[in-house]
Amino acid sequence: MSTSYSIQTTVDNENIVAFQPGTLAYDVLAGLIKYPKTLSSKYFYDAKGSKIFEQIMQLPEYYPTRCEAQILETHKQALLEMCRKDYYHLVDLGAGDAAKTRILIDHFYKNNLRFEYIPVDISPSAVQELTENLHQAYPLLPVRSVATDYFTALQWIHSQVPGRKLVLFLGSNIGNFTTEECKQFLSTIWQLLDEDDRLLTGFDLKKNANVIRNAYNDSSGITAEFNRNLLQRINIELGGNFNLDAFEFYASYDPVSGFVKSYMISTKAQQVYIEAFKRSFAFEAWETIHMENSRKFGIREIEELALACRYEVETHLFDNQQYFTDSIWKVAGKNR
Ligand code: AVI
Repeated sequence: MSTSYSIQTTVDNENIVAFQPGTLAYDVLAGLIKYPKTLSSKYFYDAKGSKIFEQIMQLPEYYPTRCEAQILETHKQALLEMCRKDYYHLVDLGAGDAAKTRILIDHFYKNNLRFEYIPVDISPSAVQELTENLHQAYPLLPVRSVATDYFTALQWIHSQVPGRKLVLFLGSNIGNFTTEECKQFLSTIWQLLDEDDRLLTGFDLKKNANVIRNAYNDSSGITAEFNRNLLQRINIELGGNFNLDAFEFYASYDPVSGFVKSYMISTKAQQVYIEAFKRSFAFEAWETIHMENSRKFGIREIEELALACRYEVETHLFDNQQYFTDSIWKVAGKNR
């Protein structure tokens, strides 16, 4: 499967540059010519960034992964019973190594559920490795892996995979979207599913603000390293000269909006040259680069979102601290 983009031109002060939208180069340039400057957290996950994220998931302060694993462990039998009602295609958006999804796969397989697993991940090596591991562990499980972005994958699944679907979007990845992107994403999934198909989304919930703040300001500085690695990636892949010691990490949590916002902040006035663009970017002292949103939700906000995107909320599954929910929605209103 291939993704095609039209070439667009961006005019900045001195140069006309042509890059493909949705590529690292295009998005970095677009983000650094803006004020305030931004970079996209979707570029955190190069090989080193993915390793650092694995370390984050083990941190004592970073609770979401453990909470969601507990939810799936606790509710795997209920999910099995739901999936017994039909032949389900289990679509796993952003599958990675499927560490959490394997809780379900293992339980479903051992209980002789007939289903197909469709992992979707932007990284071809990740889906290939996952598929091989699953074939070894579950030789009779049908697996069709898709290595592309979510939307291309969903369009392909819509046209090529008839039948009942349960789409998983785990890990509170939804929290990394802006409010607008979030609605657009959920509405697109609605359009590409059929009446009565299900979407299970992991939402990190609003809770004690200090617990949230500590999850993004871990005492060992791994989250700071995760953010700093994107500056390093720009140095390596785009020929940048970010001085990694002249930027510090800062994350804030606003308990009203529920947004954790992460920044790299320039500790002095400086110029950063990036060879790919043949230009420098000026930073004032204490100027910010917005790196990531990690939104936390209230149950009411989740239900409003479901309604706005034309889903019916079936149930919210919780961990025992009620820190996190896997919320199951049914696609509704297609036949109206
Ligand atoms: C992948 N994503 C849901 C994580 C989050 O919590 O926003 C990424 C992360 N950023 C810092 N720590 C973890």
